[in-house]
Amino acid sequence: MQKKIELIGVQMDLGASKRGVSMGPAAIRYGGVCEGIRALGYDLTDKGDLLCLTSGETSEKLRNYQQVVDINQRLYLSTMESLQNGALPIILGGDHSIAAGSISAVSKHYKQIGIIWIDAHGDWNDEFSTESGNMHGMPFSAVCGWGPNLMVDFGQGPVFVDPKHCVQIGGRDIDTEERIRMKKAGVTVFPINVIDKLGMSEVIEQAINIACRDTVGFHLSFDIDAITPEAAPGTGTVVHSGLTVREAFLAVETISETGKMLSMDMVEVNPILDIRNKTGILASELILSALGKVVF
Ligand code: B3U
Ligand code: MN
Ligand code: MN
Repeated sequence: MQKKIELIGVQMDLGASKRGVSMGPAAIRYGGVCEGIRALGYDLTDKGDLLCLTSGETSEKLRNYQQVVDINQRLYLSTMESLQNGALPIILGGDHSIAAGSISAVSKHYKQIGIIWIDAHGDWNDEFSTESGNMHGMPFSAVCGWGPNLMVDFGQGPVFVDPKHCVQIGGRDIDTEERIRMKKAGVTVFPINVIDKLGMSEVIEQAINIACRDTVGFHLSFDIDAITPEAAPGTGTVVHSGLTVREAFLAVETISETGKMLSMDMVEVNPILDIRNKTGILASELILSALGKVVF
């Protein structure tokens, strides 16, 4: 039987300070993701996009929280429905705040999962440690039960992911308080300098071992700003000297070989800041490689 994939777009940009990642799902689709997934032989359903409320409550430390929580609640339900259909959900962001809804569903469904989080940032702030109030800097912490709780508690009884099954790869802009919280929680971090030393091949192997040990499998959350800005200019919070394109492909290709990827988000693609959809195309190709596209 053909393996089922369900694609969910999320037109959300209120978790970030720069607008425009709400058009990310369109940019990634124009990059060829749907045609590519079908060409790999999957049975693909594109569920279309979730739209954001036009207004909502906000606060200094949790900017636009009502709109963030609302869309995450709907994304939670949609992701859960896909999992119950026996499909592998692929979520197109949108800013990274949407990983709160997607991962909450995957964790509730499978109970014991790991997370591989590829990002220039830690996304491990809560409403007290945040310096910006931007909720895209909080989802990794939230799905592990380290707050903010309103981001992941939709009345469903959240199943939090144990940080000992969680890995951050490519970090190079992590806030002081955020770093302390990640260390306390016990997340394994492979920052960019460690990737320089060990090489991506070794890092991704270790990451997979951590995310697979005593779990059903793992969720991959891919923030395109992990990649160096020369190769991925279309994103809101660029940080110099990131992953090379080859390192990124090596990571997702190795992930694909495990057969243990349960679900995936691709986030923070901003077509307003992009050059001829270079970043949208790259995001699309990375998804295809994570799903088993091979070079030869
Ligand atoms: N850690 C900072 C910066 C940041 C996080 N995620 C992105 N930027 N994209 C924050 O705002 O929490
Ligand atoms: Mn992120
Ligand atoms: Mn980031």
